[in-house]
Amino acid sequence: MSQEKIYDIPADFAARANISEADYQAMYQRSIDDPEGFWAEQAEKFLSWYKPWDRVLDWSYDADNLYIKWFEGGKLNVAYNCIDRHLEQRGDQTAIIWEGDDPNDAKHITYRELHEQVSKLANVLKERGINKGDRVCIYMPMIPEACYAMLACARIGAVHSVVFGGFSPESLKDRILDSDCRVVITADEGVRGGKHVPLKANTDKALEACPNVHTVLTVQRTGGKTQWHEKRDIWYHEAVANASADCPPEEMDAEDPLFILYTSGSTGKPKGVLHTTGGYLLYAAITTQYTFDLHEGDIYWCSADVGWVTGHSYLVYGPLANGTTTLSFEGVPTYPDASRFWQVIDKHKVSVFYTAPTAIRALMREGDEPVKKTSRDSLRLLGTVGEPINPEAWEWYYNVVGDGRCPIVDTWWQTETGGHMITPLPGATPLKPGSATRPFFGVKPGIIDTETNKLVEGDGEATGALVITRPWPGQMRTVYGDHQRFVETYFKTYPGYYFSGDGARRDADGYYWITGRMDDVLNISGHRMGTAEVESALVLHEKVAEAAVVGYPHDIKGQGIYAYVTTVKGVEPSDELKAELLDLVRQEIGPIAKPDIIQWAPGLPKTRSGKIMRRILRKIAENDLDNLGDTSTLADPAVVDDLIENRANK
Ligand code: 6R9
Repeated sequence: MSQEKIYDIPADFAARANISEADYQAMYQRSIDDPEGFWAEQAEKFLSWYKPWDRVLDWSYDADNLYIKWFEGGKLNVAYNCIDRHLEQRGDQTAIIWEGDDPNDAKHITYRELHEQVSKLANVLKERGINKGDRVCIYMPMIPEACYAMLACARIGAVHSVVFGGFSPESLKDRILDSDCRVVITADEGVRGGKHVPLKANTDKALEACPNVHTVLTVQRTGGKTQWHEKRDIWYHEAVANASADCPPEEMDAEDPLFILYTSGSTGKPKGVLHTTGGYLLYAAITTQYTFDLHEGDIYWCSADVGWVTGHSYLVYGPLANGTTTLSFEGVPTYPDASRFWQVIDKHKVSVFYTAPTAIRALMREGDEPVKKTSRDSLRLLGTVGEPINPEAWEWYYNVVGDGRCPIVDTWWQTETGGHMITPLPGATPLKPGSATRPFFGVKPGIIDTETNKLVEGDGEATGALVITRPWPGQMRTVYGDHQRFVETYFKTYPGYYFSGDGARRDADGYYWITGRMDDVLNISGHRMGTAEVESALVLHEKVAEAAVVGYPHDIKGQGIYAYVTTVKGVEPSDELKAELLDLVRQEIGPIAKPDIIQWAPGLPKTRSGKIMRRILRKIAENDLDNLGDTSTLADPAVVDDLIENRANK
């Protein structure tokens, strides 16, 4: 198992890396043997505190009394750590490079300007009655104001909930209501790939059902037409123009909430993952530093949207806590053409680039020429996140994009983990394409044998369910407003451990290979989507009796969405109905959730107790008919023949 191709650390990279292989081994061992000592030292090294903590860690993974607390009693402010403390040394250094959708649009924002913008916006929020602990929804395109908004909340102790700009009014409404946000910060329109996205109109629609929202702050991005609600709506630029730039940061407890971010699970509506102040920021900061082997002068670009956790930890909080220059890109990889990413890298002399396998696969399809016509000689490190990267895409990224010079960090982590959990440290870890390699400091992964439901002892080869056996500072603390759901989702399957939902294999070298989700969570282009969410949207249609959704392998997206739909009695399936269903899913969730394939199913395979046998539906969708398994326990085995006969993926 350990004879996969190995890529050693390039000598020149190793020579200037922050830590070596031996350092990794020693630091890792220390972090496991003496976690409290290790994390106390890191908390002092990476963050500035108003007051030290009373206790480094207090925890219990016992389902009847589950809690996780890091650095309790310690006081700090996230915006202070990301901005103010850098001003003396880095006031004139660029904090954020903004690259617009249009290649002629770019802006450099220094740490001093960031300080001013964030302080002013923080004062605007205060004037509108937002206090420590209140929730603010951020529904924005990728413009600098999205970063200002997050940091302004952090500055005054308000809890932000960023909702991805691609989500529908319906999804936005659910999220605003669940966390009872009182303010929404948005823009008139977003711009992506030359197209306009009506964010303010979507917000207006969502707010029809959200009576508690008293303020909508709107950035004028395009000047597109918007409806205006006097009293409730204010223009961002007007409010900020009149605000004071003096806003002392609020002293927060390490365990005070910092943000809520909604993510999909296998059942029900998306969960509000809650992260707190001290542990999260420390974990974002330390992982950014070591995983990306940051050096003075780096220009660092994470292509993720702030609507996802990657945008939180590795576009905003981690890089800024380290005083790095972080690049925020408004557009898409293929606009104006498939060379855009590489042109941006040349234009801004990007040294570290972090993106998703789905983007790499899509660009790989365009051939080498769009890459080769750019220089990319500023690059020294590449990264990926969001889903397993297939070795072909890895090799292309390494050889064509990185010219065989740049190590690739394949980082495995989740919204729930706050930061990287299993990842190479580029100066310390020989690489194997397709493996996320080894655990980060303080992370103790385990593999559960799914036959015995027991943890495989030792660090040898094993395959099964991936768990983490003890807390790390970036761990989510609860599901907002539903602690029981937190316990049920992550700590009931394998009592005493955090269950990630992913399967994994550990090889003889102790390297981890993530095999993907073991539950009903889909990973579409690196975006998480619950099968239940898509099914609920489909069955809203009056002509639909039942729907079952599964994933199937998709060349570009990693996974595609395959929906089996049963119409109500007397309704004939039609292309019009198909189009209506796609539209419905777009309206209910957003374009990313639209099924790639809809197959009409006169019946679904069910057990006699009425449970849909998804395993069979998955096999049909994958066109893997030899492995359908036992169908004899089905209430009506004949339905399977029809589904096979009419399958879309022959
Ligand atoms: C950061 C992020 C989490 C799920 C996770 C897993 C998949 C993420 C991966 C990976 C293999 C990697 N995933 N990174 N699988 N290799 N390097 O993506 O968070 O949106 O919560 O998704 O994504 O299945 O469980 P999130």
